[in-house]
Amino acid sequence: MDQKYRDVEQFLPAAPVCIQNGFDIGKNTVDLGFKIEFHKVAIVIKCEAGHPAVVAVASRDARPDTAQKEQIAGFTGKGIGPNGLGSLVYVIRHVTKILRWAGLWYLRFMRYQSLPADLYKKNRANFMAQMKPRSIAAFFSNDIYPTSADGTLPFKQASDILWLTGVDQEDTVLVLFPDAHNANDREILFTLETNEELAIWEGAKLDKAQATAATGIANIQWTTAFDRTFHRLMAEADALYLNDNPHSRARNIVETRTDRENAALRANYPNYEFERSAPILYGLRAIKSQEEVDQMQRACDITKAGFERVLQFVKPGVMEYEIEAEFMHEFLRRGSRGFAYTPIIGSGFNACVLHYIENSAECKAGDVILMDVGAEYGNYAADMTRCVPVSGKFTDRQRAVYNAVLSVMRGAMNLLKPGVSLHDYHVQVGELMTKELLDLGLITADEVADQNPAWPAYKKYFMHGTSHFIGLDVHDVGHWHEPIQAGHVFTVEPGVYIREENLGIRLENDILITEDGYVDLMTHIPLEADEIEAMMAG
Ligand SMILES: [Mn+2]
Repeated sequence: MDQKYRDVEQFLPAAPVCIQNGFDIGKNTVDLGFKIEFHKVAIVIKCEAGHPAVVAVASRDARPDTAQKEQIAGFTGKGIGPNGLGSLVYVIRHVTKILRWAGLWYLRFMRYQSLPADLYKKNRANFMAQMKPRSIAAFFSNDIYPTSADGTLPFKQASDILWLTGVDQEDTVLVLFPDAHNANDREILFTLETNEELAIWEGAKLDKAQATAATGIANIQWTTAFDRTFHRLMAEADALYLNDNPHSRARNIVETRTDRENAALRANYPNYEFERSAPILYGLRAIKSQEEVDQMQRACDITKAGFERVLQFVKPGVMEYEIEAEFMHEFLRRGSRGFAYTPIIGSGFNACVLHYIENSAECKAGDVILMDVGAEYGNYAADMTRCVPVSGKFTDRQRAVYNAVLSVMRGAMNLLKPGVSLHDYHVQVGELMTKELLDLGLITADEVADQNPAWPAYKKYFMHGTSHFIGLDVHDVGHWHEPIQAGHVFTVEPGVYIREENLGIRLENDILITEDGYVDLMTHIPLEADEIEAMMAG
């Protein structure tokens, strides 16, 4: 077996049991994730929550030699104790170095811990189960979008092909044909041909063996073979599933690779039946698997770290963009590639501008800063909003508005459960908000009595929705008109915006719907006004 490419499945059967001072590495390996052996040193890496952390380093010798000790110390920042004991070390920040050292270079390839091929196999099987007989589906990666001259935006994979394959690479095509006569034709992945030149300039792309290991697809071909292979398959098919982007908020003003390829396929095969992949994907992608929840939890954890850093940083006179930089610093150093969406850091009146992304003003004593910020991790999004007082203490009025929003947030979370309609939920949240705004004296009972049901009185101060699906996309796909199901993940984000008081408060957490309620993925992020003040003081 190639030393450079050992994954959990390949490696576990060969793992010898090794007990060091009560820490049974062989036994724990299954729970922990995987183990790398190098010479006589074992490193146990835990993959919980989708990110690797070294949990133990142990020598298999009773007395490790000096060279071994030095090697381990060099890569983990921790020595190993006498007697070769497996010293427990929590050295997340050294993991990348260890993986490189151990030859797991494919993990160097991507900054984040990728999800297992079995997940993608299952996702494709679920999609294919809903296809009509004798039909083919084609999915395309995003292009790398140009800016000016020879500039480009950073590559961002199209979420559907990512969800079906895990391949985070441009020039990728997936073809699914469950009824293909030849079993080898039922799933085919086309990837960008890697070569020496590409490796020198951009770094190598997945080779065929790596693509198979990452996706669970046996038949990997170079993208240049797509037209010929696809034409051969179409001879056996009656219908073709094409993908599109029917997201209600999407502005489809740029032709994507999917649009371009769809147009070509429609022109080349005008007499076939065409079907749409998106409705199937909306149903499937909205239900998160445990692996995806773990990845989203990691994004939330990174977001938490950013927020805690910011609580130490905020003081009168800091610029909104300096706060943005603090978040970014914490995100990048934790393996995120940055913000999951353009962050909003708005102090004072800016908090009332719902899509304020200038982040250019000075934060003044007495103002509250609204921060709508989330990290991405492994392409999954976190979406958090917190509001903090610039000078470290809320005024009584600010605190009253803050607590009103918090109360609506908690009430809203309790409404979200399987079977509930998102439309009814939004009506009920509106009722909760109406009560709070009456108590704050922002609206009157007369205004409520006379309100237009299409635009109730509370909308004057809370004019946006309370929840949206979240996942690979921040405003993720899902069937909005169907009842809520276990496995959905939503934001809960009520807000009150009082322009005349230069005060905007929004609070937002991400929650996973379970059989009997929800799990708050951000429950560990400071939320109560007292907590925020205490952390800013300390
Ligand atoms: Mn949101």
